[in-house]
Amino acid sequence: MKRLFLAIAPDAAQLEQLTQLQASLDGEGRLVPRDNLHMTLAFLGQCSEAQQEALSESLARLAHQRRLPTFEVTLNTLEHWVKPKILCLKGAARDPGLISLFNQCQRLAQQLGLHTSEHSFTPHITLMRKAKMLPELKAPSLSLSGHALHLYHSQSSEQGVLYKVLASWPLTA
Ligand code: 2AM
Repeated sequence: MKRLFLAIAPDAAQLEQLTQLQASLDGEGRLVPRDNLHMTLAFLGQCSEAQQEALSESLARLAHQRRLPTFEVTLNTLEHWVKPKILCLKGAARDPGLISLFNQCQRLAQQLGLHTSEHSFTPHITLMRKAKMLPELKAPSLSLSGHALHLYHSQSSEQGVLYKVLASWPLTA
């Protein structure tokens, strides 16, 4: 079994903006390492080999049929989410492409008996974990465009959690 999730990766310029923002955060907490920054579309939980294969086949088919859309989203609000104890940069899912992509990911997860989101979709990138408070800081505006969907394997290691991309599918304009 592998702990998997579907997510979008920021590009180099966006990563730079995110790490600059992280550098200006103070307060207790653990900054998410640069290589781990991502925007989750579906946290899938523990997946069997068969579930991973079925998911990959479905996503490959959808990508081939050009049914996985590109999207734009603006992340411009810094928030402290008390329950998961994270500090994140969030936006709103207004782009129909992003909403469609989220819904398709969630539908596939449901069909395969995997974890699905119990909340409505709030696009966000987690910047800090074990965060205790919201710093007084004006959030930058980050424009994120999605061109590929990635399947990540979340692995625990001695150096902390490691995210490895197992597969990627192109999004279509
Ligand atoms: P986050 O984006 O809010 O930090 C990999 O662990 C990703 O899946 C993280 O981005 C995390 O959310 C999300 N995730 C981890 N555990 C989760 C859970 N139990 N429920 C929903 N999402 C989870």
